[in-house]
Amino acid sequence: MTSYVEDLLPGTGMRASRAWLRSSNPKLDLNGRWQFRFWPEPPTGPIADDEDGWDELEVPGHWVLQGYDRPRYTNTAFPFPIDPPRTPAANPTGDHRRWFDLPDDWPRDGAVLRFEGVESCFKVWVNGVEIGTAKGSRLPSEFDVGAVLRPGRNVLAVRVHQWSSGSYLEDQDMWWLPGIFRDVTLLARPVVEDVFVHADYDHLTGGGTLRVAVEPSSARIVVPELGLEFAPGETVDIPRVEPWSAEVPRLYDAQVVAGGETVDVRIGFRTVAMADGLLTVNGRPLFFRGVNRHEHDPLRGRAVSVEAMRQDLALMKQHNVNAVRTAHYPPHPAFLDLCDELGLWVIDECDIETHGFIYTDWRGNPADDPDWAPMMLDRMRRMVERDKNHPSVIIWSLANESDRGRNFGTLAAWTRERDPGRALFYERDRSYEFSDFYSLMYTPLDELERIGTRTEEVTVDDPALEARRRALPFVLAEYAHAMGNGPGGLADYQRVLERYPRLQGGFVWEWIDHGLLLPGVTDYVYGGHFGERVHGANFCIDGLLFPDRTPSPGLLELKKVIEPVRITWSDCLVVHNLQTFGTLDHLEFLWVEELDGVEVRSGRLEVPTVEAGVGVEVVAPVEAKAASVPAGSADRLAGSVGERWLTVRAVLAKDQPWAAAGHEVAWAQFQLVAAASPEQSAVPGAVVSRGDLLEVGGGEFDVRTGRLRRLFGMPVDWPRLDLWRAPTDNDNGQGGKNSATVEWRAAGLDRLKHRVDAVEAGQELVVRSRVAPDGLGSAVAVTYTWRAVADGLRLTVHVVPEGEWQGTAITPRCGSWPRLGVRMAVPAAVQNVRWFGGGPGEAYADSREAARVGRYACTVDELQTPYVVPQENGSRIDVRWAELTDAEGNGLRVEGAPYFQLTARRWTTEELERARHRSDLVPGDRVHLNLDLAQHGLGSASCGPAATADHTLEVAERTFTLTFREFGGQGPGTVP
Ligand code: IPT
Repeated sequence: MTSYVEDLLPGTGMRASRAWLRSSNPKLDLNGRWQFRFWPEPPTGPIADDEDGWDELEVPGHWVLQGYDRPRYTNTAFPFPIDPPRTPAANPTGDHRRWFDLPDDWPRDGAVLRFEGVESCFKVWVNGVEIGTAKGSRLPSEFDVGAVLRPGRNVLAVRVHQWSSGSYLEDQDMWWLPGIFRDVTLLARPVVEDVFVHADYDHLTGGGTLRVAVEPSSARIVVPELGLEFAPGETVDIPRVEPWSAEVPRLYDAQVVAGGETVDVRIGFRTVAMADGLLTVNGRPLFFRGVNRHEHDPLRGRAVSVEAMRQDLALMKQHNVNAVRTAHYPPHPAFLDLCDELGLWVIDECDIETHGFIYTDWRGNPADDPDWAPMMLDRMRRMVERDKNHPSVIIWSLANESDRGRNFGTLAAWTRERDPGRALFYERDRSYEFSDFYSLMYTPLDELERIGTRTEEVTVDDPALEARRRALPFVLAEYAHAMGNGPGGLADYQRVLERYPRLQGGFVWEWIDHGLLLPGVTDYVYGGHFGERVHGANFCIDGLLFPDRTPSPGLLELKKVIEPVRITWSDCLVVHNLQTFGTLDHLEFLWVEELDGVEVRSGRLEVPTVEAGVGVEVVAPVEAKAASVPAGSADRLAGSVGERWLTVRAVLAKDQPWAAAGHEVAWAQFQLVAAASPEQSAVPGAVVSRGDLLEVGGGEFDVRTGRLRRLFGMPVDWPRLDLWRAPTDNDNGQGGKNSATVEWRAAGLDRLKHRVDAVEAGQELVVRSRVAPDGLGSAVAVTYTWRAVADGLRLTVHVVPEGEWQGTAITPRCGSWPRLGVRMAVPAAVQNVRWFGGGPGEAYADSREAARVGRYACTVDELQTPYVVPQENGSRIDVRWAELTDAEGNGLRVEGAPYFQLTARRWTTEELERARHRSDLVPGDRVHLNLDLAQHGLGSASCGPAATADHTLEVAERTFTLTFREFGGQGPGTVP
């Protein structure tokens, strides 16, 4: 194998790393259609100069997404034998070639060829002359090519190898996607080689200090808005300046001028410091409401467009996210420009992860082998040099998941020297020697509490290091694994994170599902699609966005939980500003009062200026906030019988670059008058027997089985007890660990059998049943009591667990059930749903902050959340009543006492459970309803803690009631 692929050099012939600069110099965009030739193994000899046998490929792009070979997804495993620095013989290689014309007016004094990112190793030729080689996939590389360029036509050839020694440093949990996946540009040789802006802000004086290092030092720096012109290296004091922050991203345009070249830079004044054990910016401790972001596009992989980057950032801002960790490599440089502009705190992470060495017990880990230090340092240097002028970047991260290693000492020492103006981060070295933060991933709440109070266990033997670590602030590098339906528990995390100053927030794992759309495949592809042996299955489908960037319910929940404005009402109505710097003057506060979900009055709240960190009392638009109202007395209190709610919303007062005026930032709801729950008296009249049927209150039952056959003339099936749900990724746990599904299956919940023991007809119909799995002694005794009520039929379900329902690892106190409710089928003609309750989206016990009480309407199909891997979804909580109707508006109304949880879908739970892709779900001839008293929480056990005790649905004796009424005229599918 060619030595440059396997040696430990970062590259050959590369120019020194420098900042990403916007220059007035001529440049040539070399993106577009390139010639391409694929080799399953690296060919010998240079790229051929023949004319025939070339295909075409889009650059930037990955050949595995354009019809050659295939993408591979692994979480931690290297998809080749671990034998560093050797690569497999089958090292897929792509020869890329393109012709370009040098413009006539191209300056004669040289040129630089720049690659923003090539995975994972390449060699470049210009006009047949070998120029150099490079590794470091998510990092730029530049080569001097002036000497070999000729006027007119030139040819550029690039051979890219998928695997290299560098791959051992690039074991991030993501698709392996070889290719020239970021821009290629030819630049006129720069006069301004490098710029390093140091722009500090003194929060005590309100002044700024500006120093700009430039190569060459003969350059001039101009900041027109501040009336400044000065020389490189000079320190300029500015008596008053507006600081940069993620909340108020104030940038000043500046130019660096030398020898006819002008470089535009944007300056943000801010000072990053570690003070009193906390990370501060401009004198104030920060709090991260963060996400981990991979670069992903379902069609283009990591060749993301600037539009997609902007969309990511706009979505983050719209969902109250204020920080991003660039997991786990430096992003496209344009992304950081946008972070400066739109306002986000950034942890910029180096392109280093050696996670796969867990399979050798970390034997041979490059991070701890000095031979690898140059290659690792090169990566750190290329990141820091490229990104050093972004005010948004406040923390450099040395790597992800690479265990402890001496080389991190080298990286940290160099970085501290080169850029003392930023903090350093590395999570996986338990001594935290090279980090300014203590950090963990997926930490359970009790441990987080201990960390908050600095009472956590000792993690380092060396007492000095341990004392240093204990004094550090804490950041959750990753938490709330957003795989499939979830994460649950965001609100619980937020409560703990906000309680202790040492906890400076966290970063949800992760931003977007990495599902890929491949030619000829209708569904999103994840690991295992190609029958490969080593893969990470759907562990990459764990984002807050679906692959097409549609927000998932998890993101809506996050938005609510991390809202930077909190509106509370205990004694009085208070607006709290949870931001660090800005006031709330950019918001306006609207209120609406609703009776049973219908607007009665609305208006605007007068809110004075609220400084950051402060809560201000405001005058409530309504008299009183009543607690709960005794049943039947609401009418006297409010002159009506309904529920009264006040909703207060904080919305943008004017357009922002990331959202239009009116965009909702925060909200709160207060119940003014609780619902009256009038005693529903049963109507007199016994169960009537007619042949094989028993009739009561509009229901027709099978005399033998007690099974409901028709309801108000509509053919239905059951309802009967249901304890099962199609397991979520979080139910399944990680690799069977922490798996509620395993425990539920062990308890036989997925194979319950129903036996009817008695059907007793009198004033009411009582059906006694025993529900139990084969092979076990545990059971649930269920009594269904049906009674006619005015205009309807009431069902009371009484559930008594019998036999052995043991505590389990996940629910030690007792067993748990995924759900407790009834399931029934109605005709497929049922297609519309209206309800009064929690909405508009799905909600679960530990993911329900985003659900607000109101009236909602949608179709049965719209009730579904299209998780990439189908699983339990779509449940609406706190439903007071729901109307399920056909196209004509006829159907069924179901009422809770007071609430139930509603799920309606065109397939059964079993079909949902079997499905591996969206397209596996095929509508059947029924709509299946689950009317639940409750469901078990979601948790985030797919990589983290399971649902907590508070959100556990315990095995216990329970009773719940539902009332069915005819809605509209005739029920759907009614047989006259
Ligand atoms: C953690 C990784 O850092 C991240 O890349 C991703 O794999 C995530 O887990 C799970 O999706 S590592 C894990 C051992 C906590």
